[in-house]
Formats: sequence, structure tokens, C-alpha cells
Amino acid sequence: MADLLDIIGRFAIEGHATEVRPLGEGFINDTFIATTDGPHRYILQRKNKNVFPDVPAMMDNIAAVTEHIKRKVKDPLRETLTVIPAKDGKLYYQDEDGEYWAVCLFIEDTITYDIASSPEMARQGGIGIGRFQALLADFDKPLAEVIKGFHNIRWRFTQWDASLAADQAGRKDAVAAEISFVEARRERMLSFWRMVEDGTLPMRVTHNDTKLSNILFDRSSGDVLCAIDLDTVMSSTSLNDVGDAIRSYANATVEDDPDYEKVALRLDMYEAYMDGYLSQRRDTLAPSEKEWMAFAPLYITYEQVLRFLMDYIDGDRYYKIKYPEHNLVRTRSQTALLNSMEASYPAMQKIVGKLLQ
Ligand code: GN1
Ligand code: MG
Repeated sequence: MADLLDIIGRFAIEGHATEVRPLGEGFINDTFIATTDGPHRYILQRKNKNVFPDVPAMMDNIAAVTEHIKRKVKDPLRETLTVIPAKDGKLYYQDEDGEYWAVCLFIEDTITYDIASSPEMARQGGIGIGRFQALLADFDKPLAEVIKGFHNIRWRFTQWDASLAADQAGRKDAVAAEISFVEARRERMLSFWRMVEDGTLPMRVTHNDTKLSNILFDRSSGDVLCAIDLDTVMSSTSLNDVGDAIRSYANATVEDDPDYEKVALRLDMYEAYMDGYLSQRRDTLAPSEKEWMAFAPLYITYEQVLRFLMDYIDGDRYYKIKYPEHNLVRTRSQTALLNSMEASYPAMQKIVGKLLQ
């Protein structure tokens, strides 16, 4: 492992770092927290260069978006991330092995969660992403597409077809049932995405990774503070942010629970999240966004099933895994969630309809 104290020392932090230790459970990057003899703690991340082909462009996106937000909020050091540049002014440091590192301020007195424990927490989460989108509604600089076709199911099918054809890990036959589940929904999902392609659904600045654990809550008030993990901030449909959030907030359990019986969409959490989100966005959404709002969680959960299963078929090359069948368990757990969402879809439509009245 690289010398973490040396690496953090390359950044324009206040004081000197005294200790650096691992933090959190991200699937993609390696994350650490650095204690210093100065006033702040910092987050140090090794950005995954297999996932992010252009880390400098990604950091430019993050800096541009956070600076925009900072100009609008009361407490700019708490209500969004603060990127700390390297001492040479770059937004990252590249070590001798070619690895990219980035630093931001650690926001004190905050907490993150993996499962929503109350509808109020879900409502706060909805407010958080609604506010994030609202603050960026007038952001007019171009953003780099940090991951090609990230939530574009047409592109995902291109990758999927190639994965199945290659069957690199020889696992395809063992997951025939899971593959059929994906194939049975291909056309429905493509027809949703077509509305993004033809402009029926507008493009907006979106977060694209809105799961509950990417939201900071104020430890004392319990109120939402801000969205973190801004790696995938890009242009997309706002519906994806809602869908990806519901995938975690409204799941009765964690996304990789191997006890599939425990997986279920909780309509109380769904309603609370949507109430919070729409409190910030109701007046600015296009009619098409309102019309397709309830479908968003189905689309993004489907995409997640496909991505987990594709990674399993590829031999676990994208997501970090904790045990050999982890990606298969993730696939099945998210499949159970999608089944539950499909059963609840009429009820979700009713809830959105009521909230939009
Ligand atoms: C990844 O980086 P992290 O752990 O917040 C992934 C998301 C998935 C999520 C599944 C860049 O998010 O798209 O939804 O795992 N991020 C990337 O939990 O692929
Ligand atoms: Mg992430």
C-alpha cells in the first residue's frame, strides 16, 4: 500500500496529517480519513481508474458543481463537498504507480446510513436530492461524461451482449434463469430510455449515485445536509436520481441481503421519499417527468440487476466483492426488489398522483 501520510501531504491541507485510516464500504474507490494537527479532518480517496478513465475530467466536474452550490447556500463548508487541491494546484495527485488520489474536507458531526430506519429519514433524503437538483438547475457549463452510457440501458445492453458472447468466467450456463429475467424486460426498459433519447424526458444535472449511503445527515438534528460521492455528477434524466434513491431508501433491507425473503419495497418509505423530493422539485418538473416518475425505481433497479449479473459473468472485474458469489447474491437480492417493485407499481403510481395533485 502506498504511503498514505506522504500522499495526503501532497495536498493543500491545513497543518500536517497525523493518521490515515480506512473509511466506509464503497464498491469502487478506496476511501480513508485523515486526522491532522490542524483544525480539520480530511477524506482521502484513491479513485478507481478502471472505472473512471479520465479522473482529471471527473475532478473538474466535481469542482465546478460544488463551487456552483457554494455560491448559493448558507454554510458552504457543510452543505456540499469542498475539494482540496494538491499543492501544485491540480485537483488530484497521481502517484508513481499511476494511481489517482483526491482529497476533500471531512464534514464533522454527520452520519450516513445503509438502511432507512424511518419515513422521516426517507423524506429528508428526498429533500436532499431534490435540493441538489434544484441548486444545479441553472448550472450551464458542460460536464464531462465520466462513465460512458452510465445509466443508458441501450449502452448497457451493448456491454451485456458482449459479456454473454465472451462468457469469460464460464458462468453463463449457471445463471440462465437470471439471464432470462433480464431478457424478459429488455424491450420495456429500452422503450423507457427512448424517451431520453428523443428528448421527451429532459436532460438535467444529476448526481447518478443517490443511494442512501451517499447522503450526509446532520448528526444532531437528523436533517439532511448534502449529497456526497459526486464522482458521477453528469447530465442525465432526473428520474434516475429518484429511482436509484428508492432502490435503497425503500428497500426493507440492504441491497446485497442474501436472505431474499427480507427484500421488499416499503411503500411508507417510498411515499415519504417522494414527498420530500417533490417538495423541492414539484414546480419545475416537466409533465413527462411527472408521468414517468413512478417507473424510475424499476428502471434503475433493473439496470442494477443487469450490472451486477454482468459483472458476475465477467468474473468480478468491476465491483469490489467480499466473497466469491457476492455479485450473484447482489443480483438475486436486487431481482427480489424489482419483483416487489413490479407488484407495487400501481400503488407507486397512485402515491405520485396523490402527491402531485
Ligand atoms: C457503486 O461508488 P458507490 O459504492 O457509491 C456504483 C453505483 C451502484 C452502486 C451499487 C461509479 O456506487 O452505480 O449503484 O455501487 N458506482 C459506480 O451499490 O459504478
Ligand atoms: Mg460512487
